[in-house]
Amino acid sequence: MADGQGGALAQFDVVVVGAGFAGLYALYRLRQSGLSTCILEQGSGVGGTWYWNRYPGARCDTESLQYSYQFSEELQQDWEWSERYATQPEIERYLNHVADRFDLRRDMRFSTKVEATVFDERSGLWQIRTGDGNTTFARYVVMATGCLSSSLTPKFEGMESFAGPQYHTALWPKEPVDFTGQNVAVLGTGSSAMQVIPIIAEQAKQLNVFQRTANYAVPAWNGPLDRDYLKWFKANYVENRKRAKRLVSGFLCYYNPKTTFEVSDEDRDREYEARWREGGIGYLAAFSDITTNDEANRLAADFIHRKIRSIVKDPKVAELLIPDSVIGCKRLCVHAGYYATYNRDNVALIDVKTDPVERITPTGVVVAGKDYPADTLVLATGFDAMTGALNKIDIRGRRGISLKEKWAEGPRSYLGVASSGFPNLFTVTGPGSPSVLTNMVPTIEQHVDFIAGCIAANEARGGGTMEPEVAAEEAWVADNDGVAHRTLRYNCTSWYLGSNVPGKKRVFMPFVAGLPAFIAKCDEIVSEGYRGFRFEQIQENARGAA
Ligand code: N01
Repeated sequence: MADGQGGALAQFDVVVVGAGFAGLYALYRLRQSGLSTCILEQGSGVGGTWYWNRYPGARCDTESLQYSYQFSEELQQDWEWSERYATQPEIERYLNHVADRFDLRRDMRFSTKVEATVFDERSGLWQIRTGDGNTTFARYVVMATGCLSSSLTPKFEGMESFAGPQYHTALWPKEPVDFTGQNVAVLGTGSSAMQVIPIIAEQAKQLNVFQRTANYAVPAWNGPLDRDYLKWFKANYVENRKRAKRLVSGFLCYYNPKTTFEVSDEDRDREYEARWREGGIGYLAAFSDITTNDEANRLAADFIHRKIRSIVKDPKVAELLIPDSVIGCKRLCVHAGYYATYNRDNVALIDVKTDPVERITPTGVVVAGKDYPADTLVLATGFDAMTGALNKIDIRGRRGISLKEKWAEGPRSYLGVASSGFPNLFTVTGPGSPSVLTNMVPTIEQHVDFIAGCIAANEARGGGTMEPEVAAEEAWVADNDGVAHRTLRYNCTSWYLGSNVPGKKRVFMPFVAGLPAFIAKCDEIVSEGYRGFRFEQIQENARGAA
């Protein structure tokens, strides 16, 4: 079939956009429902985040035994994770294994960038236009485009004049990059920067790190997985997964029910120290009030300030590395040797908060009138999170209204999975879902199962359209904003709020009340016949004509 303009046409029940964790599971799950399903993926392979973010040191900050699928007990028993925190190559291998093991590739089209997705009210079909000039029709679209998949490159004056290579951590080349003997400039000090900096430091002649905001980081203490722990975890996998689902982050760790002020100063410090030695983001679970009480937060932050001072030898550099913000407002970073890297003679930290980057020259970065020589630029400058990847696609629903326009004053969705005016279009880990505040993989499975349930319910009602009611959506957004305001989440500039992107409306995007509350809401909505969703029949069935 052709569209009259030379592009091929195809039609599926469901088109899934993206072949990361969410897309692969969506394909697997929707196939099981008997729906013809196809994945369209911009990259040349599976992986999503773990396909693009292949910078040296890229590693997950959630433990591998938990940052993995649970839909197949055989898979979780068979797959052998080698380290506590998996590297990007290991996760990419895992996702390729999943694609092969469940025979998913036959329904995937790679190197296929979705440019527009337009709803036709007459036929009730979505028309999906891709960069290869083809058009695909689908009754349902599942956007599995990820939360951190639209990279952000600030516009520094003179950037295009830079003579050497420039790499963004989220668009890293497949070929290894060798920094040996070079002057390297790294811009940014978030999670990506903290992972790449210690590795570049080992190779470069001189590494200059340009920091606008200091970030909190706790050690990973990564290493090979302990064999006894692995054995125990696998023997109890199903039970462990169930227990994790009952925790606010969906991640199994000990949530101390005590508040900061219930214990003595000595016991409090002992708890912080134990968490520091344990490593990982469980530090924020040391006391139950760290993210809600200013003074509790200050004490938890002070402990990390002391740690930074004890690791970094130059007191001036240590002070520069100490954040002045609320801990846990931005995402807590997990590092391996980041702070100690500043004790090296070939590493310098340049403050660009007081004096922002003036310009980039062909051979360096100018700050406060000083030119820092650079052969290579590394941009670890983050993402237009949660809405960026969706807004890059021209998504048009009823009456031709675009999702980007609808969301100009902040994203509006019901449960983070659907938005009114965009029938039969679902988002996995969309804004309004718990996604990034939780262990992503189990949460993705929950979101996809819910979406599969929505589609089945819509099919059972005749296969027309399904979308949220405006009132349900508005209540969802308002409730989440209310809860977020009661936490300390609004007290910084963060990608959760979109405030790292110039001009983006400052709104707390993820669902903040935790995974169990979200699951309970979803279950309640299902049990009440998909309360808050509107089902309609297609007026004129023109589907056959497409
Ligand atoms: O991005 P970020 P990221 N001038 O937004 C700076 C996940 N992740 O890629 O803070 C100067 O955190 C910016 O400065 P500021 C994880 O969820 C996970 O590091 O805006 N600097 C900041 O320092 C994480 O939270 C893992 O003042 C500029 C940096 O660039 C998320 O991805 C690993 C600037 C961006 O930091 C994003 O992390 C990696 C400018 N004009 C990522 N513009 C793990 O699993 C931006 N910056 C471990």
